[in-house]
Amino acid sequence: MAEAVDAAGALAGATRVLVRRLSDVGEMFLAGGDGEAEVYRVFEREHPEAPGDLVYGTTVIQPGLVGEEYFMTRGHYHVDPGAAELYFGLSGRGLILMQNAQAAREVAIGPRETVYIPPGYAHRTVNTSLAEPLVFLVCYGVRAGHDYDRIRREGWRHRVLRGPDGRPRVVEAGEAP
Ligand code: PAN
Ligand code: ZN
Repeated sequence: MAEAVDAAGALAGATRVLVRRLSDVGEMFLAGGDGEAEVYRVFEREHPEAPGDLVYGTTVIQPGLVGEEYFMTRGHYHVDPGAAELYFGLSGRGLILMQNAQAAREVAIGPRETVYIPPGYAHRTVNTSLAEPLVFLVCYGVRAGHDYDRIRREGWRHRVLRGPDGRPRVVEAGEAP
């Protein structure tokens, strides 16, 4: 049966909903954040684990800033180095940061836009709008696994900050905002 995604990004068939608040993820921001404000939530449709099965769901990132840094996801590598992922934008606008040992790059995502995350890239999503949530669909292999520690140890090479003109800009880590 088809599973609808409502206007707020909730997936009707979700079997798991994860809510990340500033009190959970505030430390990933340069300025450090705390409090009950919701940063993002994940709706997941899990399946019994068969080797070729897929997990799919939606992510909803609220609009907001910590200091001058836009709300974003924690970001992770997949444990399986061969596991790719597909994102599909539903509403709002954002940037997907991708990074591996050689390269770091950003890809914009918006409504009806597809972004492919190749195997071996850490990925983090940033809501670059302060006016509306960023909502996107994700799909990946059930055996991908999520490794949050490796990219935290390595550090993200790019960050997305509000510039003096009020627009988002990508800066090198360590560069003064
Ligand atoms: C997505 C992410 C989701 C939340 O479903 O898990 O956007 O980001 P974090 O998991 O980094 O907190 C995905 O990439 N799954 O593999
Ligand atoms: Zn992923």
